[in-house]
Amino acid sequence: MDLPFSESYKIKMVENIHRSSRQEREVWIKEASYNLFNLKSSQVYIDLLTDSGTGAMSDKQWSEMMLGDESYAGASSYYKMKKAIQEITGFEYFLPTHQGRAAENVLFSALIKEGDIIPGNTHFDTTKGHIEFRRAHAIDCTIDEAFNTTLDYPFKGNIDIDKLEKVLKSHPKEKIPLIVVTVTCNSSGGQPVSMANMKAVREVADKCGIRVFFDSARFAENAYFIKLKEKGFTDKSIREIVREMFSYADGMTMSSKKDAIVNMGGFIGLRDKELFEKASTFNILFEGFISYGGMSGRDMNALAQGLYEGTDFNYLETRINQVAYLGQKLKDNGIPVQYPFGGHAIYVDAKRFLPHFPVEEYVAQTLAVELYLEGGIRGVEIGTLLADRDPDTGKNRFPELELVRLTIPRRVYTNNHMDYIAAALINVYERRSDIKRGFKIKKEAPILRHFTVELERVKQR
Ligand code: P70
Repeated sequence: MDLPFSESYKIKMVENIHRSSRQEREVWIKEASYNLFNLKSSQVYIDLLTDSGTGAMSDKQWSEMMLGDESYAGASSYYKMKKAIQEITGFEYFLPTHQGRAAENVLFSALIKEGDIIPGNTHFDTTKGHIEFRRAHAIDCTIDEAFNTTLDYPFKGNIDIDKLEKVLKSHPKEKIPLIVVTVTCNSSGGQPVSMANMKAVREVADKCGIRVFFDSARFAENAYFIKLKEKGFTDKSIREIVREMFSYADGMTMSSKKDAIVNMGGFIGLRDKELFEKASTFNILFEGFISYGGMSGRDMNALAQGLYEGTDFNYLETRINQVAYLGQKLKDNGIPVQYPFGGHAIYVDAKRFLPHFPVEEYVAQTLAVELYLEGGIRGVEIGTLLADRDPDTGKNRFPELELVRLTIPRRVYTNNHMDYIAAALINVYERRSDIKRGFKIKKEAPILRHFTVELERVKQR
């Protein structure tokens, strides 16, 4: 018999989680104004809200925590982090920040001004938020294939080079301070960008003298997909692939809470000394001195170690296989999910799950609430609530895809949990025609509303 696939680690510490009753959940979700972010974690059995900062650190990362150097300036932890970043990404300069959006804030303060245009592949919401907060515009140049959830296309995170060239041609160069390539592309389903595409973006950008930055939260997962799917990379190591990926960028912003497997942290990687110096001023202003930038020494140590572990093939194989295990179970049971499966999550296509349901009543949010009621599972809406209102018109933006993201934390749950999640979703699918009541907004914030929005049920139709 062939030996089956199994995890590349074993468990040394456990945390108890509790199942609740449906009656309890009915009360809790109402109290939370039907916003899953408002639930207490104790009210959740399996938490798939995010893979951000929710991973399990390794024994080696925990030992690194003990070695943290908490000196304000010049700590050994800073140099450890610098070395890991240089070795793995190749960027000579770096600035630590407390998380990914802080890296965006610092970098964009140095680069973006009002009226600018920032093309990219479906910018992540905090990235878009930071662009629009500066009264600049994020233009989505993702390939059309990404918006068809059933199409089997290996690199749905790719930028459409024609769309990109059109944007670059129709605006003066001074108005385009950078192109942002998100690897993997979270908003289009954790989908990878191919090496060929990164190279093509670099070539187009070079023709116009425009910078390219990678939003790199899940860069290692992207590298894993390149190794698996792209011709010419099968025999390359993940680290070799990562180095080549970053060779096509001028810099990166990083939310280390994802592929560096830490609970908090981020950084900016850069090649250009002048830009590093300009960004350093904002780093000091917003984050802290440039040798810690909002992170403690112990956290920088754990991050450095996490970068090595996060780019290890065996770890990545375990992780991506677990996500695919859940995806395959759902797909086999007829549940409409984004295909091929993404790196960090399975995205359920809510419009196809509930085809009779009006998008104006927040179809993806409705499905996310149903899944919580069914099994105490907390997913997250990636749909109209997240898409926010158009800052110019104040109208709801209805994205092409209404998704519920089932985000898998790193090294946290077992495949028994995956089976439970699949069973709960299958139950919801079986009673889908009875799901008739959506939501309307009671209260919302002017930007990034999904975190705090309050909802109420609409009347029965
Ligand atoms: C997620 C979290 C964060 C993120 C990202 C990319 C590609 C930058 C950032 C910002 C955010 C989230 C979403 C829903 C629920 C909880 C949290 N992504 N770029 O889960 O990084 O969070 O460190 O500031 O995905 O996808 P940071």
